[in-house]
Amino acid sequence: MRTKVSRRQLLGMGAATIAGAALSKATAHAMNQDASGAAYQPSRGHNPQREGDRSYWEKSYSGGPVNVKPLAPVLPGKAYTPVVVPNGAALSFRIIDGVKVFHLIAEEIDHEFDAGLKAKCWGYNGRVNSTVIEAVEGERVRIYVTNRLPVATSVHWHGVNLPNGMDGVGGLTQPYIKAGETVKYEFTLRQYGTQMFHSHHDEMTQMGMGLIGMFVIHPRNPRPEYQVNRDFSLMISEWSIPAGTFRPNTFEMTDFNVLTINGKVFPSTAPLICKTGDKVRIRLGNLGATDHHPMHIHGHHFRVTATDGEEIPLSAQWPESTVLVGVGQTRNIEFISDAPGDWAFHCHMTHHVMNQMGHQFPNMVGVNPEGLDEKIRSLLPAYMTMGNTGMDMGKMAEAMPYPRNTISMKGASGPFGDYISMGGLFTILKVRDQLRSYDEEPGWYQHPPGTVALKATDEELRRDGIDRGNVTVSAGKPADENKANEHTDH
Ligand SMILES: [Cu+2]
Repeated sequence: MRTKVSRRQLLGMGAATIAGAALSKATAHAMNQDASGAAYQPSRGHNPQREGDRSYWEKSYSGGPVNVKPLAPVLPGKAYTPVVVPNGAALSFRIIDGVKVFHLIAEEIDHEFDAGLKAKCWGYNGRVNSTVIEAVEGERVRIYVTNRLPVATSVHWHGVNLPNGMDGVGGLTQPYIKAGETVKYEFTLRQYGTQMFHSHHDEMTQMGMGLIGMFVIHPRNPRPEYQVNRDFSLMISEWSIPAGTFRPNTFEMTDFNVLTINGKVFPSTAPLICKTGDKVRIRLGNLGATDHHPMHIHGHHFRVTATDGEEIPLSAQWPESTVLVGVGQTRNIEFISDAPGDWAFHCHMTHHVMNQMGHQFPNMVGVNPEGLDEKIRSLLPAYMTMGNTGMDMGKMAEAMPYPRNTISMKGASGPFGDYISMGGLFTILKVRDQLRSYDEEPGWYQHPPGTVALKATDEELRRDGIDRGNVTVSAGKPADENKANEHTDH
């Protein structure tokens, strides 16, 4: 019996037809998964619009069928160039019957962020934030996780395509790994890119205590552009360790005072050492609690080449000098280090390049504290007004009395005797024309004559008609501390 079909019914039919199409596709996908496993087909090393009958975007869903036959495991230095992990290392493995076998150990670690600041943290295999799992597309990996913590944990392979039961969400996809237990994860890597791993049980506590790491998967058939001279892996995180305490406060939501790269603050962050003309990749991951970090490079521009492990086609890559790495994200950036020098590479949030400090200071900038210190010292013998000219305290900060286990605002002595007033999320890209070895710290950059910003000479000022006039210095700093044209704080 034919009846008139209402617009609503028509729409409903349309939806049903679409659902039917989707269903048959899903069925095909399921059958595909059930089929006796064909060999895993590695990506062809380019960004196709379509692969067979699968569109470009479909390949981004889950990596496709799960039960593919893995490809043979390959060794670092032969089939791929391992990543460089400043202040850290890649996890060792054994190959057993064609499977790469890793043993990850979650444990408590007496961790040193920098000389003078230690805390009892949690980490993997003796390192905090800086144990990297590295493998190759198509390999089968078996990762045993031993829990030496006093509490249950689990490990989530963040961004990795895998069977649901291997996803590591405690309580949801598996039972917890209880204290003392060893659990086995096993899956075939059906993708490549920069991924991460972290505890997925009591996340606030366990990730805040340090149970995070990078998971780098190299392509099986790398395009020529994949090859770089330097391939760095940097994990960013943030901590709250109030002065004088020895355990991270994982309840903190906003006021983090220790900002780290691979678990270290500057000046303990190992520099990124490159030769002039090197092709450089930096893989950035952020598994801190709250903050997104705009990571900024000096003297160069880079392209953002991958987001969360997926490559961006060349035509869509953004040239930038600052890339925002949000919580839970990874970004690959690539550039040619063609400018010799010591270049800052740091988070551009100014509070994130400070080392541990109290945040309860009143704003004293511009206040003249004359006589105040004397008056207060009669009550508090070591009292010193802080911050009336900013926080540029340099060496003085090291000499001041502080609670134990704190590194306060110190940065590091630089090549000119002056202080580098930054700490935290800060490292140095060291580019040199000549390098004996990437493993050798090349010292400070030796600037060619005439290429450093120095105090202008009277002759130069005369020549260019610069009249310094009667320089007066604004209140706050005793006049004898200021020699007019050295006022370079800002
Ligand atoms: Cu930041």
